[in-house]
Amino acid sequence: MKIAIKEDILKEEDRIGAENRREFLARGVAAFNLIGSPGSGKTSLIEAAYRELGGELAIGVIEGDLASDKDTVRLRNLGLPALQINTGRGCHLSPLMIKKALPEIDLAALDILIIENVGNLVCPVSFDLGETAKIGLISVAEGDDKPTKYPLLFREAEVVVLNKIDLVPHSDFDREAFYSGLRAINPAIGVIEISCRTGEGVEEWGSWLRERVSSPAGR
Ligand SMILES: Nc1nc2c(ncn2[C@@H]2O[C@H](COP(=O)(O)OP(=O)(O)O)[C@@H](O)[C@H]2O)c(=O)[nH]1
Ligand SMILES: [Mg+2]
Repeated sequence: MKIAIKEDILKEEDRIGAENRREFLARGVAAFNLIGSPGSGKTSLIEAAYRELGGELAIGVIEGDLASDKDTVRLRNLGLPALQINTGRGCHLSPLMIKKALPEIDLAALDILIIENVGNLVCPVSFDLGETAKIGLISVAEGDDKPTKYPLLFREAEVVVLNKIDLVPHSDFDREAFYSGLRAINPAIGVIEISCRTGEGVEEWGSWLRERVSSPAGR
């Protein structure tokens, strides 16, 4: 009985995710589900996207955190329209949360909607919010073994962003180990190496987004 109810809920979530996707397509918005650990640099990556593309593309943000509006305030101060969702005890954003937030956002005015999911490499992967693509973010400080230990995200993401490469000389992060672990899970996945701190790789991050926006229906 318990299992049947869980399946029904998941089916309902999938249905709402599909509804969100139709809404994004109808409004011509490319939606990105940004998934990474707490502190990996999700908000920094959004800031970098805005600095790189803000002049040519209209970017909006949904922020998912258990509590507080810290990131929303941070992004709004930069000039980005951002909306906060607090999940309380929830370890991920759900399609229903996004659906409820959409009327608050002027989608027609946007080219890109970046959804910063709750910091977590596990639960957010299981929910299709209706995004155009999932972006997997990992930072050098977390270690080179994360693709091997948390394969789900690296299987589902369309691209992996490796942030904080400025820290490579100060850590035991082994690029070869990282790439061989990642390739074992997803041989074809693209990787963008970046430092939101120094600006290295930000141009490539902007180019990826620009290209992805021009083909929103998928690859
Ligand atoms: N050294 C270094 N620190 C970074 C970089 N990107 C972000 N940070 C720092 O990492 C911390 C967490 O960043 P934040 O964007 O808030 O991560 P989030 O929790 O994933 O949204 C902050 O102190 C950032 O300044 C980077 O490329 N290099
Ligand atoms: Mg954040």
